[in-house]
Amino acid sequence: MAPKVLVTGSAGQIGAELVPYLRQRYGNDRVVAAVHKAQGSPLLKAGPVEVLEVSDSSALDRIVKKYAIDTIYHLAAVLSATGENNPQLAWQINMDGLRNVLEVARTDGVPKVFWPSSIGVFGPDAPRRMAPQAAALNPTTMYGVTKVAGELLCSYYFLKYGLDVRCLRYPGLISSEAPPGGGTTDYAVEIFYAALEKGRYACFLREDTVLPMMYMPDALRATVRLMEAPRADVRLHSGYNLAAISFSAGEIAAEIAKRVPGFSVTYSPDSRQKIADSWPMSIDDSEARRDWGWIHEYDLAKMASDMLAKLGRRMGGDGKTFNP
Ligand code: AKB
Repeated sequence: MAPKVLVTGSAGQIGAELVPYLRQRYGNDRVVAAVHKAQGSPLLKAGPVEVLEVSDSSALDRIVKKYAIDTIYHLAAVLSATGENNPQLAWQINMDGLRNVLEVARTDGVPKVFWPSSIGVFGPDAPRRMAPQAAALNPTTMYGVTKVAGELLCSYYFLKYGLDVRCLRYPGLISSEAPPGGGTTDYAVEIFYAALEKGRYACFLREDTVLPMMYMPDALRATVRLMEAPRADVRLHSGYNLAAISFSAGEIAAEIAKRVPGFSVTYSPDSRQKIADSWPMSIDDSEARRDWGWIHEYDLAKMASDMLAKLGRRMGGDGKTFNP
């Protein structure tokens, strides 16, 4: 029997793609999209939609009972750059929301929860290259603090209550369908829109800044693969390192320029550079690959071709103006 799923933060960067992906897999009526206020894309209307503040645990409890939910993907969160501008908000949304979800799952008997952690758990003392699963977690951003605390809370609910919480430390995610909002890795999405709309981009990170990244189709496959893995294969209930590609801002710019003739980029680092500099350039996800068979599909070239073709079509071109 397919799971009965609730996704919080459904209108966000991951949710906007995960909801249709899960609905295709499990059936439209089996995936409830929870959105903050009355936002949300028309795509979400293919199945049930609920307005939810993650800080409102009685509303959450009502939705879980109304739909007999047995799996929650709790995606609603504030990202790193917004979190540095408003640390109190980041703590409130990220921590209160997670605690409410875990508590409602425990008290309502929801057996399974997914929660997104991030490469933001690492700080400047973690190895810069291939940061291992068990690296020291000493982030210097409030976002990272909430991700480390969240991982510990998830692990606590697993150990204390047997709640099957599963988490991934996502790298920066690049999506052709939904814009990111308030992250440090957002440049890697903005750059594609700028290339197609204006032929130039002013990047807020230095040209040599290398960060771990992933194309959204890979992230969706990883998420569902982890959630569908037999319980015995999932050894970690805090956060699995997850990786696909690492590239510098200059490298992605060059990859786009191969396909969009004349594309140019200038670099004016702002406060987000400090966040990027505190994160590793690549991470070692061998435990995810070993435990539940994670394999990524998209490298930089394949991702860039696919992004440009999809965005090009949406912006009115035929997607063939660019040379994949
Ligand atoms: C961010 O930049 O804040 C996020 C992340 C890496 O978790 N994309």
